[in-house]
Amino acid sequence: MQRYYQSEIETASREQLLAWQNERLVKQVRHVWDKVPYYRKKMEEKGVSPEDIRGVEDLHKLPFLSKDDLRDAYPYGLLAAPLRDCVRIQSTSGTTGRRVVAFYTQHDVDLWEECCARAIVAAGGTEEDVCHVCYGYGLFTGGPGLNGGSHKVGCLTLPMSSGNTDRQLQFMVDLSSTILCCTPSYAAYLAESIHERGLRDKIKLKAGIFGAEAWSEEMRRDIERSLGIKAYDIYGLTETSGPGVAFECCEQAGMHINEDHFIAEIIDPDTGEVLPEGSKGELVFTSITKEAFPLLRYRTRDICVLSRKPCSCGRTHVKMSKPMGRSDDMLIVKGVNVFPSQIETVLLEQGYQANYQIVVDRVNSSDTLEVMVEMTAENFSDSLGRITEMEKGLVSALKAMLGIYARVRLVAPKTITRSEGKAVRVIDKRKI
Ligand code: DLL
Repeated sequence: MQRYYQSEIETASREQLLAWQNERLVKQVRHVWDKVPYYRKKMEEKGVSPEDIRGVEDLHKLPFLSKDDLRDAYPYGLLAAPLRDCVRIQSTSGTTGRRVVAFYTQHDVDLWEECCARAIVAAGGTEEDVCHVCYGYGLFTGGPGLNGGSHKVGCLTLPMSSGNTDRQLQFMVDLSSTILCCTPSYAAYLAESIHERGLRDKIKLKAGIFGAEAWSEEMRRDIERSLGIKAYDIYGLTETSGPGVAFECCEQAGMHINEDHFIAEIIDPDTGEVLPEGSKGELVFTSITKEAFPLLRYRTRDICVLSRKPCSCGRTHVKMSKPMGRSDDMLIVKGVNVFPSQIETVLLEQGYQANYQIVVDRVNSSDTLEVMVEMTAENFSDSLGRITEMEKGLVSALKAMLGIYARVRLVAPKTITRSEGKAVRVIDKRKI
């Protein structure tokens, strides 16, 4: 079976990778300096010019770029290619402020799709597969990215987009879908619907490629068990192209970053200082091959750890851990840092499913944290005494994990709205 989509790149020696990165970075810095006045100004403010950047070891001299820069420069301010050479835009789903719009030349689309193709092959995909894509299509990058990757691999591609679960299941059964691409929360919902309709034996899925939102190891095991598949993580963001910046291999332990296209750094989110390998911090990307929208030192706000330990799959590209939350949507409740992923871990460990909502509020100047969790078909009870007992169990498990009290409210199965895209897990009423 084919193990890599581009073996000579995916298994290149570290020396070769560094040589590519050095050469491409120097070229890219010159490109943005020449083409993007916004960048030139930022670099001048920091006292850096293209001559100062001779390779990856000089990367730290460049200024950071943040989402605020992208909003300031909206829509064309960071465009580095003539508009007539651009063939596509995609955009973030941001509901507040200005949207972020990313531009692609045909070359950019091709490279992006190749990155997604690498992810599909790493999950076992070949031209024999039926790849069922139910990430949203449109401005969101999930559908178009995996769709393009699936074409490149040669899979029969089902451009389902999200929603209409009955139709999803009908095609999945009738066309014998083998690879499922969607958010992990939608995969969990599909799994639930498959069981409810008694379709488990009619499903031919073997693998899933899930990303676009945080999901825990426990959720992975649940999805794998209920669908009988291997579930692989995929990471990316609109600003750097979309899904496929990093993807999991057969080890299912960290995602290989496509280092021939992106240079990754980990920084201290408060000071901006570059941290040594193995440290936990904010992930920063520099895209070294994009023509239309090349971001230098873009702060993702995602918190993770990088590792260059050799991987048994043979790929040499650095691995990032699953994002452990975002430096900006990390909740601070009563002064304590709370990541929704910690709450999810507790719920799944205690036998619940990932159907929950976290509500943070402020009552009489004091923060409150409430976790609404669905009972499952297995642990459902309508006895008040039993429910109180179950809630108490969760309260103490959450206290042990978070160090603070969270009120728990158990609700009946299927009362929390299901998501077809990214799940809305947190309602922070304090900001309203
Ligand atoms: O979510 C791109 C994508 C589509 C990735 C499909 C994977 C699959 P945005 O909407 O711009 O792009 O959101 C990017 O989503 O900064 C992370 O905070 C989060 N995210 C993406 N993938 C993962 C993942 C797409 N595997 C933001 N695990 C990123 C955790 C993820 N968080």
